[in-house]
Amino acid sequence: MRYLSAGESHGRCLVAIIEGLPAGLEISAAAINRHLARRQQGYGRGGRMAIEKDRVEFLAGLRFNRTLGSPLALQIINRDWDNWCQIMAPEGEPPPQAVPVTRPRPGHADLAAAIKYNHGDLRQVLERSSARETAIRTAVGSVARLMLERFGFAFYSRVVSIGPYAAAAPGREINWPELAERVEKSPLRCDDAEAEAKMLEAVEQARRRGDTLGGVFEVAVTGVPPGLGSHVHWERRLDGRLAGALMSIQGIKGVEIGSGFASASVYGSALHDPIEISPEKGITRPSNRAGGLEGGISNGQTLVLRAAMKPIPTLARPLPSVDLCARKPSPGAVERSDVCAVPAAAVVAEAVVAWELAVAFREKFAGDFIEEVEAAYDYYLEHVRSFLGAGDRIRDSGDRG
Ligand code: EPS
Repeated sequence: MRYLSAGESHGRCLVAIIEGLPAGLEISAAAINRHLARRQQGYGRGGRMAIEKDRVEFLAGLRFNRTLGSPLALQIINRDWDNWCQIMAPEGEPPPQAVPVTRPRPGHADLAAAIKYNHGDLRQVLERSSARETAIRTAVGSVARLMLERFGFAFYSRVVSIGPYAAAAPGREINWPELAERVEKSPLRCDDAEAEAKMLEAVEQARRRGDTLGGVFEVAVTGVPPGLGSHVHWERRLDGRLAGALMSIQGIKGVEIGSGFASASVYGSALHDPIEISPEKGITRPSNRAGGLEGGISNGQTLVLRAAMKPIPTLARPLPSVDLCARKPSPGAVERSDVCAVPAAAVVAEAVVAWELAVAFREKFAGDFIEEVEAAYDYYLEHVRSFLGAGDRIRDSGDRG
């Protein structure tokens, strides 16, 4: 499976073409729009989210809600285009209001990309580097998610911290569906109300100061079978692919899997998840500090991934920079932006993780039509059950130990 997207933040629309979906897969715009709406939420977002009401439209590859096996083309219209159609016109001469942006924002792609592509007007950079692009990535990932949900996968996310304020650890055995109910109602996707109050205040303070705030979020996926990814080549290792996908989200500076960085400070005997066997349950794992991945392969436990997002680099009170036109010191450019987009990034992360898992899933369970994929999957699950001596049960609870 592969996809390509195009679209500028204030251009007409965002588009993508997905290739490699099996024919006969049921897809609806409503199911994808639900996740697009979730991405738009979160306390700390800027004025743009009041303008947009992101909705996907299918342009090709779908008939009566079923994929055809041909490329699936999607688009999301930018409502803000109406306000930018002259400044962002694909043809003609720049109008007087298209004032060039010449002061790169420290932390943004502005300077590095201007050097690389020889742009004098930083708008040529920021229109594509903008996190607006994550709207179409969320749509693409949500298509992948729909396919995987059919096979019992379930995707969750929660905000772990904003700035210096962290949610209390949710305990050894997380009931993700229950936790998700609280998270979906929270303005910061945080299930700890006490910590959330402090986070909200911190975001508000950042806004008042013309500043921004980052944080850490967690993504969990249940229902993942053992055997996605492989140890045999570096580029087939699923942990590397998932880490790369998370790292590619705008603003992400660190990724952890399972115990992550904390793994480095304990003895091996205290870290690795034992392997047990009993006549009733077959082979099981009593803990999940590995985060569902061993040797670059999913091991059948809940996938647990975490990512750290830096504060957004567009500051209402900008940092020192240089005017590239005047060649003189000058504060960085100020564009309308978010104060904190960590909750939105968590939803984007669910989507990029879904995409990466779908790619690995299709590598293992190929087939041109969905029933063919289902047959391959059922055959494999039978093998897993008999290998583990697991009866009807192939997976553990996802206890992280
Ligand atoms: C975003 C749209 C953008 C920003 C934000 C994310 O809209 P605008 O630039 O018109 O305000 O709100 O982008 C950034 C934070 C960034 O650094 O580029 C969106 O749809 O998520």
